[in-house]
Amino acid sequence: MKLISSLTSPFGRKVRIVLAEKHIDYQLVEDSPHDPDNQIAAQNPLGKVPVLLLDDGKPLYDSSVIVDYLDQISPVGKLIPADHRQGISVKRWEALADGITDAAILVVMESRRPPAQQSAEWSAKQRAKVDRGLERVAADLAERKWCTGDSFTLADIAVGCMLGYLDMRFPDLQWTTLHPNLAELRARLDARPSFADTRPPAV
Ligand SMILES: N[C@@H](CCC(=O)N[C@@H](CS)C(=O)NCC(=O)O)C(=O)O
Repeated sequence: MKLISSLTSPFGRKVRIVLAEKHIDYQLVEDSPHDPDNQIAAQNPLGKVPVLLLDDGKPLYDSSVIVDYLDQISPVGKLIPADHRQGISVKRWEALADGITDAAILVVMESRRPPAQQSAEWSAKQRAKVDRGLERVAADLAERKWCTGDSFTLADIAVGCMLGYLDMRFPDLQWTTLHPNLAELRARLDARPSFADTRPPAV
């Protein structure tokens, strides 16, 4: 299998962490949607990373589909509980964390447009999603060790990648002060080799 992703993509990182936690071998093919010569659209018409290329050449996207696939093909380190209710709960956490990341990415993209074309209203709307989302994640985590149940799951991976993206792109956000329980979760996650080995490069 080959994984097409950039090293800074939080969604690509989510997949790389799942691959590491499940001890699945793969080859990383680095490509970035921001590189004008990128080859991503040949595999994903949406032009987004990550894309997982299966051994028969079929491309899988998006990250949520890829991690479902990976969790099914190997019983090692199950990350999405087989029980339907518990599994859906994990996917709801993933959707919330990914949605926060999507909104944060839109804020970054807007800030890279020519100043005259930027909309402060649009950015504020996306930023409000980030703030509300973080409040919900922190409230739902409460004093627990992991996001769902009493073990590490895909929910924790998605939340960890979202927090890692905020650290990379919004160093002034101070979410650790606002939500100390998320800072504790982040510390637990950062101690795992899968997180340490996929930390985004300094930008
Ligand atoms: N829902 C997608 C989101 C993927 C995504 O937005 N990736 C970004 C990089 S982090 C991208 O490729 N952006 C390029 C674009 O939107 O054109 C997933 O979970 O894989």
